[in-house]
Formats: sequence, structure tokens, C-alpha cells
Amino acid sequence: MSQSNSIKLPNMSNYWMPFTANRQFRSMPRLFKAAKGNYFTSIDDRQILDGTAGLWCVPAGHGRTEIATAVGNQLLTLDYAPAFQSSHPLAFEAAERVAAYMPEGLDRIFFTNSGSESADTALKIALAYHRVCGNPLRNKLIGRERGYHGVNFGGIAVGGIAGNRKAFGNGLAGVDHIRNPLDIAKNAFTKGVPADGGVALANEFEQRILTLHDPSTIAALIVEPMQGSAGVVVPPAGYLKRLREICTQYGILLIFDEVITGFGRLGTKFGADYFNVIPDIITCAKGLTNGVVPMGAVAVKREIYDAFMEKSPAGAIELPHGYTYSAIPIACAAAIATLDIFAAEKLEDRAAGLSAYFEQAAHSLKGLPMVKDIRNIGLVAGIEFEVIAGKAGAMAFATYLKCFEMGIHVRFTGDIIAISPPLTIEKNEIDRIFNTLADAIKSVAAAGEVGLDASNYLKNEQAWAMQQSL
Ligand code: PXG
Repeated sequence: MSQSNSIKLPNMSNYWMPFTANRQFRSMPRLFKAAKGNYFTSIDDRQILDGTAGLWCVPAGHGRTEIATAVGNQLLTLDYAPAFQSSHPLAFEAAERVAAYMPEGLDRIFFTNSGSESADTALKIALAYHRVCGNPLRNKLIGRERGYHGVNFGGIAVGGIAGNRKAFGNGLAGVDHIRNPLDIAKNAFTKGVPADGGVALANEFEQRILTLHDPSTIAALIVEPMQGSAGVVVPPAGYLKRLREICTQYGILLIFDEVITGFGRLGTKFGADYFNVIPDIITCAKGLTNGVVPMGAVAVKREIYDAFMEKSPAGAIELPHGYTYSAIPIACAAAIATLDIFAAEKLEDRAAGLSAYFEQAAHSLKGLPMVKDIRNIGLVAGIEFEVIAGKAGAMAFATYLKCFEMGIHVRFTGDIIAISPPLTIEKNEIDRIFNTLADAIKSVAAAGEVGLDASNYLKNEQAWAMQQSL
């Protein structure tokens, strides 16, 4: 802590930070300057264990030279090729590799630059698919309460997190939501997948939403196999399978948003593999390039792609959609290098092998003060706190800050802490994450009002911030 005088902070006036309390951040900046393996180096030269794989996006660990070399070489060979009406060989190779990694049948790949763009792309493909098939009135989109599908207009319309929607107007018309599967009263502290209630919950889609709208008006249902951003919501057994059956029965496309669950997070390639339920469309991003170059992908069943190819007029652009940076060479290089690492290191199997140990460690927090529920699946855990009246979110935020002080990076959302380490995590590091988290929870809870006051954490950072504002 004595190093604070030597820290040179950037001028923080100009950068408007995403999903961040900007004013508060400037008073206690949390800055990283390097990363390697499972650790960040903070600006004051502390090693911070990455309990979140960045923002769920660095499954293979930080600073992978294979990816850096591939990207660097690619930049010096072909930096850019026009993405519309021309392309480059690596785009096709990346698509072939992604297709091979997808569940069987989802082998037509559209590239985007983020999870948000993947969600909006998938929704547009669903609408355009029904239109090209002669069903333009099948144009409603169904999401789920507490769902997160990024921040673009389509994504927030089908998304179900009120805070991400309320400031941005009326969104898309023709959207509705199925119920959220979280039932703490019934399932608190369940290890892994809750056993009961899945089919009944999924049946509500048919009984409530389809009855209300008429199934013939619904284009697609989009869900995350496991809701990540909403605080790790694991669906009960049978739920996704039943949603699949209902969608198939009524000709509704089922989209799995696998931006978080893709690339090994659950101990399988995709959530679809974990739950053994194959959707019509999968969206992904994040782990696709190990988080280092923005890239997303939308994988569609071949029949969907074929419908566009067969039914569009000859010579027409079948899907008037795409981005300047769709399949930009460096992203393709990064994706191929990442898939090579997954193949060589079998990271999905590694995650599966660690998941029982991780589950045990996560559930060791049961009984700590304020802990209301613990949920887990694969290498993901959510620890939900009791809400303190008038101070929603304060417990989780203070816990996050305390963990940061203690050298562990965790995520907070509302009153929930989420843990999702790189799949390269070691057992002793899993211990360290949960032991530190336990200490942080105890310390925050024991300090009462003082413990909940964010300004009592990261004093060193506050000292730097003061120096800057002088
Ligand atoms: N879909 C899902 C399921 C996501 O989790 C997106 C789409 C959007 O991806 P982009 O690349 O546009 O951000 C996401 C992103 C968190 C957290 O800690 C989650 C996300 C992003 C940042 C933080 O919960 N999910």
C-alpha cells in the first residue's frame, strides 16, 4: 500500500465506462496493467486471481502466446479484406472450425463482433427465415424474465432485466416473456440442476404465452441454457427439453444464447451438449476468441440456411445483414488459435473434471452471514445474499470490493456474486477464491453499516484518486 505515490493514473475525464458507476469508479479506480494465466497484475503490482475469466470470456487463461502470435502474424499478412461481396480464406476456415465445434447440424455460421450483435443477428435471421418461407405473420419474439441478450435494441427487447430496459423507450413491438425458472423458496442451495418442476415450468410457455398470442404468430423463443448475468440461474431438469418439444410442435425456432455457456463453461462444449437439447440457432461470442479480439458467431441449422438459399430470388442478397468487421482476419485467426487450444488441452473435459470440487468449494459458503442461496453448474457459481432494505446490491458490491482488496476478482450483479474462473484454474486456486470470498463475506457482514459503505474499501485507490484531482 505504500506504493501509492509511485502510481501514475491516466486522465480519467474522457472515457465513459460501460456498465460502471463512472463517478464512483474515479474515486477508487480499479485498473489492471497486465495479465498472464489465471492472474491479473493490478496497477499497483498486485497479483489478482481472476475468479471471473475476465467477463466470462477468457476460458483458456490470459496471455496465450499461441493466440497472440496468430493475431500478430495475421495483422502483418492481411489486416483487412472487405467483408461484403468479397472475403478471405481464413473466414471460411474459421466458419468450418466453428461448425465442427457446434452440436451436429448447426453448421452454417454467421460472424458478428459481440454477443449483443449475435443476439440481434439471430433474432433477425429468425424473422427473415419465416418470411422467406412464406410466413411473414410469424413475427413475434419471446424471451424470458431475467434473460440477458446483450444491449442492442433486439437484445434488450427480448431480455428480461428491468434495469437494462427502463431507460431506453418502448423497444420492439411483438415481444413477450416466459417466466424465470429461479425458485429460491423451493430450490435454495441445490447443488447443480434442480430436480423438480422443469416440465411444469416449461409447459407454462404453451399454456400462457402461446395461448395468449396464438402459436402461429411466434417466430422464435430465445433463452440462455443457464442464465449468467441474472445471477447464475440453473434451469430445473427437463425444462429445456420440454421447451424444445413445444417449439418443435408449433414451428417456433428455438435460439440458445450461449455467449456465456459456450466454450466449456459447463464442462461441455455448449450448454446444448450439457442438457442434451439441440436448438435451431446458437449464438456465441466471448470464449470464441478467448476474449481477446471482439467476435461473435451465430450457428444455424442447415435447413434454415438452405431455406434462404433455395427460396431467395437468384442473384439476390439472401440476408441483408452484416458488419464491416464480420469475420475480420485477426478475429478469425484468434478463433482458430483458440479452438486449437481447446482441442489440445481438452478444456471442456478439464472443466467437467473440476466441477465436483468447485461445487463443494462453492457450497462450503452455506451458513455464512447473509448467504441466502448458492447455485452452481460446471465452473460457475452464484452466491445470493439477503437483500438489505433500502440497500439493494450493497452487500454484493462491498463483498466485491473487499475481494479486490484481498487479491481476488469476482463479479457482482444485484445482490449476487458470480464466480466463473478460467477453465485453466487449479484446485488450490479454487480454494483460494472461495476461502477469500468467505473471509470477505464475514468481514463485510461483521462491520454492519460501515461494512456496506463502499468508501471504506480500497483506501489506496482513493488516495491515488485524490492525488489526481488535486
Ligand atoms: N448474451 C449473453 C447470454 C451474455 O451473457 C451477451 C449476450 C452480450 O455480449 P456482449 O459481447 O455484447 O457483451 C452477454 C454478455 C456479467 C456480464 O458479469 C455478462 C455479460 C457481459 C458482461 C458482464 O454478468 N454477458
